[in-house]
Amino acid sequence: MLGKLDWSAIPFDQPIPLIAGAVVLVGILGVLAWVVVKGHLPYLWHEWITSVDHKRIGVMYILLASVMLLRGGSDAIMMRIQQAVAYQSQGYLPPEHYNQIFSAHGTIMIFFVAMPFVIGLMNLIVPLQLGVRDVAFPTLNSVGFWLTATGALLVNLSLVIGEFARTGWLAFPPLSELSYSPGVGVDYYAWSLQISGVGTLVAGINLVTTVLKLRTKGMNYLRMPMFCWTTLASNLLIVAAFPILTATLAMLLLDRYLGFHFFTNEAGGNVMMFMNLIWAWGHPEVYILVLPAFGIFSEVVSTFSGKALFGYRSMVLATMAICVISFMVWLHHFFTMGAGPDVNAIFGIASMIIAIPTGVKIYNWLFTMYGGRIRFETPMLWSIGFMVTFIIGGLTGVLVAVPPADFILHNSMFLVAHFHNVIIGGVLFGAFAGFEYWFPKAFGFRLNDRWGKLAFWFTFLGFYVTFIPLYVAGMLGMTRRMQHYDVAAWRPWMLVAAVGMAVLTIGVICQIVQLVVSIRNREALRDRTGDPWDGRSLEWATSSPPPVFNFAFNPDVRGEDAYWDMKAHAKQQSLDHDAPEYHDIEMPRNSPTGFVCAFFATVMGFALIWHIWWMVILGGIGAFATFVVFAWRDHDEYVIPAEEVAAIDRVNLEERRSLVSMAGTV
Ligand code: HEM
Ligand SMILES: [Cu+2]
Repeated sequence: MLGKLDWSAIPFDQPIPLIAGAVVLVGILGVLAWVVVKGHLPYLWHEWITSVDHKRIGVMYILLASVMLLRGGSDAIMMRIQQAVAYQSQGYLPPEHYNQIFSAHGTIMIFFVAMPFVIGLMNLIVPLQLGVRDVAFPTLNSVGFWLTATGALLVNLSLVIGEFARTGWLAFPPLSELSYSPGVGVDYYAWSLQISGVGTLVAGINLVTTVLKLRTKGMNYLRMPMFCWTTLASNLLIVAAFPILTATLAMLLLDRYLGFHFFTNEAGGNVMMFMNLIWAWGHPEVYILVLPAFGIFSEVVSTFSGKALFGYRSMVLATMAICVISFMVWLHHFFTMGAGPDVNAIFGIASMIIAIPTGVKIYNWLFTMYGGRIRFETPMLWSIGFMVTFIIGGLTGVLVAVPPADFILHNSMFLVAHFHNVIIGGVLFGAFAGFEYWFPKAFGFRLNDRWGKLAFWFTFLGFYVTFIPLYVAGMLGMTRRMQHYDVAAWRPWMLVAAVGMAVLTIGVICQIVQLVVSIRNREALRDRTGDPWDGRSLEWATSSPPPVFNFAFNPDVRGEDAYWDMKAHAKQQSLDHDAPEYHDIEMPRNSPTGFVCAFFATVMGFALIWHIWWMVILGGIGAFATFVVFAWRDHDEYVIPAEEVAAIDRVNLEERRSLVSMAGTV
C-alpha cells in the first residue's frame, strides 16, 4: 500500500535532522496559523498564490530563493565546522550524514537558490524594461514557479522522511546506481530535479518568447537594456540545455527503477556517457546563472556612474559569444578521465577563450565608471566587489582549464574554491545587487542603506577569509568532500575558513536585519517618484510598485541612445500628456492552475520516490486534469475599464509630477 515507506524512514536515531525538521515544521505551522487567524488567507490566495502577474511571481521566486539560501547556508556552516574539528577525529557528523549534507548543499544552492533568484529578478524586471504588460504566457509562468517550489519541498522533505543522496550534487554513477545507493536518497534528488527542471524549462521558454516577441513600440534589439540581452542569452541556454538534464536524469531513473543499463559498469552501460551528458548541461548551467548577473551589473554600473554603458554593442556581442562558446567546453570537467591529450588540449583552449568576452565585459564596466560621477550606494558596492572577486575566480578558472594543471587540482579544494569564487562572487553578488537595486521598484520603498553596506562588507570580507584558505588547502593536496583527515598542514586553513564562515554569516544576518528595519521604517523610506536611483531604463518610467498593467500606455521608444533618451522620452511622454486618451486594458485572469498542478506534482513525486504506484497514478491524473480544465476555461482575461486605468494613472502622474518639479529635474 505504501511502497517502501514505513516508520524506519524517519531517522529517530539522528537528533540533528529531527530537531531541524521539528523546528521548521513548528515554524511553518506557526506562520500558517497566524495567516489563518489574522484572516490573510483569502488575500494570499487571490493576490499571490493564484497570481499570474509577472511581478508577483518574480517576488515569490526571490522569496523561495531567500528561504532556501538559509537552508543551504546552514548546511555550509555544518560542513565548515565539521572540517574544522575533524582533524584526527571523526568530527561531530557521521560520515553518511556529512555526505548527505554536501549533496543537499550543492543541489539546493544551484537549483533552489541561484536559479530561482535570477529567474525571479528576470521575471520581475524584464517585462518592465521592455515596456510591456506581462510575459508571453502568464499562467505558464505561474506553473513554472510552483513546480520549482515542488522541487524545493521534496528536497527538504528528505530531511525527515528518508534520506537525501550521498552522491554529490551531480549524482555520478556508478555511485548513484541502485547497487551502490539502494536507498531513496538518489530518487529524492532525481525526482526533485526532474519536476523543478520542467518548471525551469517552462520559465525559459516564457522569457525567450517575451524578449523576442513582446517589445514595446520602437524597442528594437539594439535598444534593449543589457539585462534583457543577458536574459535572452541565459534563457536560450535554458531552452537548449535543460532537456539534456531531463533526459540524463530519466536515463538514470530507468537504470534505477527498471533495471536498464545506460550508465552501469556492466551489461553495456557506460559511465562516461553520463559525464558527457551531465556536463553538456552543467557547463552551460553556470552561464545560465552568471549571464543574468552580468546584466544586473551592467544596469547598476551605468546607473550609479551616471553614464550610458560603455561599449554597448560589444557587450551584446560578448554576451552572445559567451552563450555560444559555453556550449562547447563541457569536457573540461573530466580532463582526468582519459580522453587523451589532443581532446584535452582542444577543450582547454576553448575554455580559455571564454575569458576573452568576459574580459571585454570587465573593461566595459571599468570604462563606464571611468569619468563618471560614481555614487557608492549598496548595489554599486556589490558590483565593484564582484569585479574584484570575479577576476580572481576567472583567473583560477583559466588555470584549471590547463589540462596538466587540472591533473593536479581536479577534485581538490582548489576547485571548490574556484567555483565558489565565481558562483558567490558572480551570481550571488549579482543577485544581491539586483535585490537592492530593484527592491524599491517592487515594493515602493528603499532598503536601509546603513545595514545594506554593513551586509556587503561582512559578506565580502567573509567570502575572502573563507575561500582563500581553500585555494591554499587545495594546493597542499587536500581533496574535496573529506569527512575527516590526518594531515596537520591542512588544519590551520580549515580553522581560518571556519572563522570566515562566521563572518559571512554575520553578513547574511545584516541583510535580514536590513529587511526588517526597512519594512518597519517603510514610510520614511517611501519612494513616490518611481525612480529613486535616477535610472536609465523603462522600468523606472512607471510607478513603484507598478500597477497590474505596468504601463497605462505602451511606451514609445525613439532615438538612437536606447538608454537615457529613452527614459527621458518615456517620462516626458507620461508627464506632459495633458489629456491622454485612456483605453480599456485586458489582463490575464488569476488562475490556481500552477498551484494545483504543483500540488499533484508533489504527490506524484513523493509517490515515485517511495514506489507508491496507486498514488503516482492519482497524482499524474490530477496534474493532467488540471491542464485540461485550464485549457477548457471560457474566460481567460478580464478588462480594466479605461476610467479605472485613468484614475490609477492620474494618481501616479500627480505624485511623480509634483516630485519632479520639486526636484527641479526631469
Ligand atoms: C574564464 C572562465 C572559466 C573557466 C576557464 C572555468 C574553468 C573551469 C574548469 C576547467 C573546471 C573543472 C575543473 C575540474 O573539475 O578539475 C571548472 C569547474 C567549475 N566551474 Fe568554472 N570556469 C570559468 C568560469 C566559471 C563560472 C563563471 C562559473 C559559475 C558561474 C563556474 C562554475 C564552476 C563550477 C560550479 C565548477 C565545478 C563543478 C563540479 O565539479 O562540481 N566557472 N571551471
Ligand atoms: Cu565548465
